[in-house]
Amino acid sequence: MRLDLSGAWIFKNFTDNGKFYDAIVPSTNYTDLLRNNLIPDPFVKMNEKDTTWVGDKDWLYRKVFTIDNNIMQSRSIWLKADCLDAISEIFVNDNLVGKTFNAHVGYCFEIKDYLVLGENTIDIIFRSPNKYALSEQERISQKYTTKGFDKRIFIRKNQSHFDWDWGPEIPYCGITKDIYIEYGDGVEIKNVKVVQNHGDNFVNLDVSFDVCGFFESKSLVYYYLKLTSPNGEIINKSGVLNDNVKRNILIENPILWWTHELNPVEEQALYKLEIMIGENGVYANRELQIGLRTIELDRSQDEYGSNFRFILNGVPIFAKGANWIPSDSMIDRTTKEQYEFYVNSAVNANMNMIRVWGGGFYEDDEFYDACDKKGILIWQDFCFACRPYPFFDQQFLANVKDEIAYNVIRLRNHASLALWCGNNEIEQMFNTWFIYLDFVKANKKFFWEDLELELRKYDAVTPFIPTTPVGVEFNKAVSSDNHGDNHLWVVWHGLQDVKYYRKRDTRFCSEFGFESLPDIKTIEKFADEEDYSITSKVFLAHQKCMLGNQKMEYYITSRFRLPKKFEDYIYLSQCCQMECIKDATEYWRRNRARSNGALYWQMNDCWPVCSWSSIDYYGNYKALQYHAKHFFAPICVSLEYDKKSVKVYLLNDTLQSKSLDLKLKIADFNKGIVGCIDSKHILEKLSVLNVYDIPIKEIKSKYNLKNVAFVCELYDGVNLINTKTLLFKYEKYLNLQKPNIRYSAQIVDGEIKITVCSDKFARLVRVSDKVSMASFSDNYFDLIPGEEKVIALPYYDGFNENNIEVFSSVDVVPKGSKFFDAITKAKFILNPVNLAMYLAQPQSGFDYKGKKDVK
Ligand code: BMA
Repeated sequence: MRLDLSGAWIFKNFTDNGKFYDAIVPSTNYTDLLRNNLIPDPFVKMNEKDTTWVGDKDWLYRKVFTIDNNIMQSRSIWLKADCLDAISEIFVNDNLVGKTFNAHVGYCFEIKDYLVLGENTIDIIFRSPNKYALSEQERISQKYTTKGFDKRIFIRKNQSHFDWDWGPEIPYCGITKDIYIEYGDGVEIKNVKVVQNHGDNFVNLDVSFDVCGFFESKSLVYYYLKLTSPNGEIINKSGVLNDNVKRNILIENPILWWTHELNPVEEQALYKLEIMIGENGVYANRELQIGLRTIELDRSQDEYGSNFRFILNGVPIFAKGANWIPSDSMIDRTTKEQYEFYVNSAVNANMNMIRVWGGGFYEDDEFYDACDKKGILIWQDFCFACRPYPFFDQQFLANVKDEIAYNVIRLRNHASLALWCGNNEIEQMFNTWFIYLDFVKANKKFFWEDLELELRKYDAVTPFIPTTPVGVEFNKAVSSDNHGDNHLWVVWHGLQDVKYYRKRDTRFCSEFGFESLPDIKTIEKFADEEDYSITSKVFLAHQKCMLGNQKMEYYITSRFRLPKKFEDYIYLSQCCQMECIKDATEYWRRNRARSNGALYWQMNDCWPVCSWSSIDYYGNYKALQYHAKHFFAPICVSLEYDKKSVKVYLLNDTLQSKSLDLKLKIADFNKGIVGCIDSKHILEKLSVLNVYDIPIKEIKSKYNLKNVAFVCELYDGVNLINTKTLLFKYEKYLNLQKPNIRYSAQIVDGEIKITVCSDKFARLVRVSDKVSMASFSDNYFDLIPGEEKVIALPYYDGFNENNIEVFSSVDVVPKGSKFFDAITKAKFILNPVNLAMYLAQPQSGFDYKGKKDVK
């Protein structure tokens, strides 16, 4: 039984012995300060820098609560906190009951002896994360050189709280998850582990768990297992309890769990497992959802080097998805509904994998529950990123081991869990730390030896890699295209042309990205109109990547004309981002077998910012999020164009072979369709088929390449399932004319259906609604003259057709001459910092023996 301690608390600045103010737990001290108007909103304007002092103070949280007779007479009374971020001391009625040192761990303290009948007080003193990290650094530096390293590595909390190249510096503290008192007979079912043994049409579940607490007489204590299949069939198992119970459940004709592209249903098959312990009545129970599946990471040798592909239930999959960062810089604001929104957005975008990046959190249970339900695989990093950690320090190491045990036990039964990865990019950076030999040695040992041993104590089955990107062994082949995964940043950080990705036949690209501005509705929340310039102080404060806004401008000039209006930077940066990620992803999908995954950087934002995200902080979809649905589509058409030819491919990532109709159209920008070829194709399951290779000469002999687009439509029966457009030149070189785009709206079944149609070819048509923040069913599409497109938006009260706005690429008014654009671009690349960045990035994927990649 529980006594919830969340809700009303009071808190104060403990360092300066300030006044008490109201707090609403779960919360962070920043959220509570904000609610009391004690700090300006760090997400607005340049306020962030005026709030960083908060991280230098200690904070006291207090609650008075009542303990009644019923609780008092319980055999045991525990205080449980799912997260105390990060360094705290907990007092009950002035008695110290415990201390915490790790925000990635949930804590539990026995408090019966400190309670009194009636009113009780709990005090939690949170120590300043900044000061604690520095004092730890000082302690450790007495033995090892830590000079030059960021303080963040000495404290176990979300590393990006101390600022990142997309995140603000908000090193909060607080009770950020549930806190409660648990009382009763003291029997608890812990450490539940379900291991699946798959056979021919059966699965044997090994269920084990620990039971702790007090029993009258052990021999009479029973356990009951009840497994309910997705169809409602029940399997029961029961017996007398022993210590360390392990039981089998045999499931015949198992219903397997799949990713949603391999099984496109609303909810994936999950079995409900209930565990009960009883003597005279039920002592304790636990319930969990199990998805029956096998997951492997195939790293076997092959003709290109060694593989890097996930195999789900024996089926090799191409992983399509994005990287996940913490959902909010004040994490208490993220709700279950928001997690579901993101996971649904991933499903709608045809993603099958999300990587939880190691600079943030082991996410909330709700996040993984949503992924289990919807059929999304999770690549989970351990929470270490971009710096070596002081694993040589025994205190630090012990703390980390607790964190591993806690999170592996918490997450190991999720169907969605596909991979444990040691850290983000630490090994890739090793060579730059050659003077810190203690660090390098300790990190090599930890990630290549100790971590896996530790992990395997709790989870013997989930695949593991020591780091990402990973090579073949320690510091070997780390950025090779023949082995392991890659983080490719040569486009963007290295300023290469977006087509550069086609030179990289990566085995699995787990990071690559391109920045854009957030939606205008998001911008309105943090900036005033006077700030609307990418070089204004406010926009530079909401851009954390060095020279990021100028980089966006640099890439825009490659494809479009530089815009006069600030708002058009939003549109153009999002279009460039989308085109870049699409081009790379489709290239790797066409090379399925050699390449087996594309996870772009990054799906979400933790505050309103110019970043690599495809969904901005307030949930607005960027062009990339809309298009991901098309370029990640399990069955799709893909176009490759080089100087010689246009190649048309059909891709099938599903388990069914398909009979498909393909329409190739040549659309003249003014006249509409001037050429069309229809064909039928049988597309085998899990395959890539090159169906056309059309010489450019042939197209050129009939059409002016500046006046036409090559459009491919793929039909499954009468249903149009995928459309792709190929332009023969970048937009700024084409003879696109101003179209007259008409639209009308109708309300049908709670949805606003918008029909759009244009008299001329309209490129990258963006439909927006002045009021709604919801996403459209599709957006940033091309319109062929005379052809209609219908899209939908959820209905809202007060909708009016005039709220709709339609925009296309030719609506962008150029700022200056073409010469001005060229100068802007040249100035940027000639800046010494940019030149250095350009040269610092490895330009091609050598394998670790130094030989050029095998093609
Ligand atoms: C990656 C990540 C992050 C970073 C991103 C953008 O490599 O792992 O550390 O935010 O690049 O630079």
